[in-house]
Amino acid sequence: MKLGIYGGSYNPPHLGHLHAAVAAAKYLELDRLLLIPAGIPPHKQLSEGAPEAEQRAAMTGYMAEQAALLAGIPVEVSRMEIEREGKSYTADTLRALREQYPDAELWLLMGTDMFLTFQAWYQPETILSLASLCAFGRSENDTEELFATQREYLGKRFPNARIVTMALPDLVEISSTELRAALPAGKGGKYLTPQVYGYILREHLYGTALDLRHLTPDQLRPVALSYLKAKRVRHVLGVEEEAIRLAERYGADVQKARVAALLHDCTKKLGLAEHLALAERYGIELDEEERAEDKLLHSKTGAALARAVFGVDDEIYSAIFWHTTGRANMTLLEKVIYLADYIEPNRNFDGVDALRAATYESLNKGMALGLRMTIEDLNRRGKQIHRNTREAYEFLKG
Ligand code: DGI
Ligand code: FE
Ligand code: FE
Repeated sequence: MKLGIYGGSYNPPHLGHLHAAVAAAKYLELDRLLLIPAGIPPHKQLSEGAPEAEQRAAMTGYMAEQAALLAGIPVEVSRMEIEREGKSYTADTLRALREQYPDAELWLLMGTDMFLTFQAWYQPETILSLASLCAFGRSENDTEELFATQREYLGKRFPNARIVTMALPDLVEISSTELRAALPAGKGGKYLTPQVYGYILREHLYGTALDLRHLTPDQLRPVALSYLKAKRVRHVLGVEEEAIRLAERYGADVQKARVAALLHDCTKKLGLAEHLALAERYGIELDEEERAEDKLLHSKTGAALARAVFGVDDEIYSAIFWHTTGRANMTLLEKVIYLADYIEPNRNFDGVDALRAATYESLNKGMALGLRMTIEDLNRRGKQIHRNTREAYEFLKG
C-alpha cells in the first residue's frame, strides 16, 4: 500500500493544499492519504478568533472529504500531532506511522518552502530512511531550477533518499497569513472550499463576525453547505438552482425558495440518536414510524435547526419540514421545495424526465406524479408509506 502523508498547520486548510493533495495522490498513485494538522502550542494562538486545534482538525476534515471525492481514495485526518505533547517532529510522526503501517510505502508530501529547507529539519536522514519525498511547486522555470538544484544536493547528501518533484501548473499559491488577514473583511472565501469557508463563518473564526440570523443567500450558501457530507453538496446546489427556476415560473418568493433549498437537508448527515435529541430539544412530536426511520426525521429536525440557528420564518420552516413526505393542502413554497428536491439537475432515476415535464406543466401535476412515484417505489422496497405521504397524494390525485 502506498500511503501519502501531508502535514501542515492547516490554519486554515485552503485550495492550495487541496489541489496539491489531489494531484500528488494521482501522480504517485497513492492508495490512501493522511492529512496531519500540526500541534500548534496554545501560546501561539493569541490572535483574534484563532481556531482551537479541534477546529483546525474539523476544517481539515472537510477538506479531506473533498479530497477523497476528487482523488477517489480514502483521505483521513490524523490527530496524532494534535494529541502529542509539545512540539511535533516529522521524524517522530513517521516512526509512529511506520509502526502502525509496517508494510506501507510511506510518501511524505510537501510544498516548495519545506522542500528547499529540508536539510535543516530535525533528523532529515531518519525521515528519508522511513519515507520517500514528494515535493510540489508551481511549474515556473525558477521553481524547476531550484527544485533540480535541491534534488541534486539532497541526493548527494542522502544517497539512499527517494525524492520526486512535481510541477502543478494550476497550483494556487496562497499565503495563509494573507488569507487570514483578508477574512474579516469578507474576502478570501474563493481560496477555500465552500464547506471550510462556511465552517469559518459559522464558528466566527479569524475575526469574521457574520450574524447567522441575517444572511443573504450568497452568505448563507457556504454556511449551509458546511452542514453536509461533501458528496451531498452538489445535490443541494442543484436544489437551489431548480428552486429558483420553479419559484420564478410559479410566482413563489425566490429568496425564500433559495434559503429553504440551501437548508432543506441540513441535518441529513446526523444519525438516529442525534435526530431524536434534536426533536426532543425543539419539541417536535414524532410518531412511531418517524422514530424508526431517520429519512423521515431529517426534514423535521432540519426545519428546527434552520429556525434555531438561522432564524428562518414560518414559510421557510414549513417548506423544509414537509419536503420529504409532503402533506395535504401544501403551500406554494412547500411544493416548490418538494419538487426542486425531486427533479434537480443531478437527479437521474428512471422517470425523472417525465416528472420534470409534469412539474413544468403544472406544480400540482408534478406533485401528484412525484408522490405516486414515491409510493410505488416504497411499495416495491417493502417500506411503509407514511400517513402524510398518503394524505398528500389523496389530496391531489382528484
Ligand atoms: O433527502 P433527499 O434524499 O434529498 O430526499 P428526501 O428528503 O425526499 O428523502 C427521500 C427518501 O425519503 C427516500 O429514500 C424515500 C423516503 N421517503 C419519502 N416518503 C416516505 C419515505 N420513506 C418512508 N418510509 N415513508 C414515506 O412516506
Ligand atoms: Fe431531504
Ligand atoms: Fe434533498
